Amino acid sequence: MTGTPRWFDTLVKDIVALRVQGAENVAREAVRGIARLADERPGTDLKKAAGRLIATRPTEPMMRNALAYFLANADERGAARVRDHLLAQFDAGDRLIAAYAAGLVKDGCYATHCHSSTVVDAFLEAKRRGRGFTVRNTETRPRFQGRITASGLAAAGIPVIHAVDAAMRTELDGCVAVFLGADALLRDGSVANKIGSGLLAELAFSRRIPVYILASSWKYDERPPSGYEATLEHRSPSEVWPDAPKGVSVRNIAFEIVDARHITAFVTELGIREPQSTIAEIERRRRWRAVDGRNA
Ligand code: RUB
Repeated sequence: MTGTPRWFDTLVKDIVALRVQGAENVAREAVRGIARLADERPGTDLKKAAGRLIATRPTEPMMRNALAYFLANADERGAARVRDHLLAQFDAGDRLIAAYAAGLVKDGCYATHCHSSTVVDAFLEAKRRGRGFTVRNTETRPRFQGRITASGLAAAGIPVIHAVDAAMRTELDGCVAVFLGADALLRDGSVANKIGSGLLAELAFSRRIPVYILASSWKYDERPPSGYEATLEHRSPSEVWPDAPKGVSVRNIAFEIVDARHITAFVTELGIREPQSTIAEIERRRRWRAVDGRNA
């Protein structure tokens, strides 16, 4: 049989269309997909299939690192085993990040932007610990992923105020900290996250409000930050204005860089540490390069 099965093509389309969104969800689905392909279609060119997944969102290093790890280990250890190992690693990391971040949450108001499953998990854990906090959340134009955050928090009984992106400065009033997710942890200690994140962090920094980036260390991007920036995702202008009049050029950049100077700490499964020291630790470990899994 040639080509990839229909379900794989659907997965690729779902990632492009943001039906699967957020760095970690994308990485998890990519790992499940490649493992299923290896299992159902022995002899498939897995490297090529992984390349198709990576091309859906080239600025998602967690997916890239996880697929690289999978390809390096699947032959010897078996696809299902490597998949389960990776997913278990992610689960364990998520639990640690949620626990560390929940420890930072006191009674008060916290600002976030877009939808990071890692940030939502941290707030849910803080709620389980009985903290009486509230959240201010911005909607994230043009695709409104912030609504996923607001709905998830409200369903768990966490008071949340949802506002338009342009209200960021006003909504930050009275907040005690900013929690943001990340798509990529860059080598200079800056991070990439949904557009608007850099603005929120800069505003918070100017008011001495701490900014925490909650992210798995699997999001480390080994390219130089300038190389990452050069490939920032430009999405379809029609997401912003489907019938824009002639002469109007609509720009729709999905991510932006959060400057390391505006970040108080990274909260990863390695603990709560300053950006540069987290990056140094990740570079020391280089986990996705391990070919025998012992270092993962
Ligand atoms: C989502 C986004 C999230 C990060 C982290 O953007 O920027 O903050 O991906 O998410 P998009 P998580 O909706 O365009 O994918 O913590 O779930 O990995």
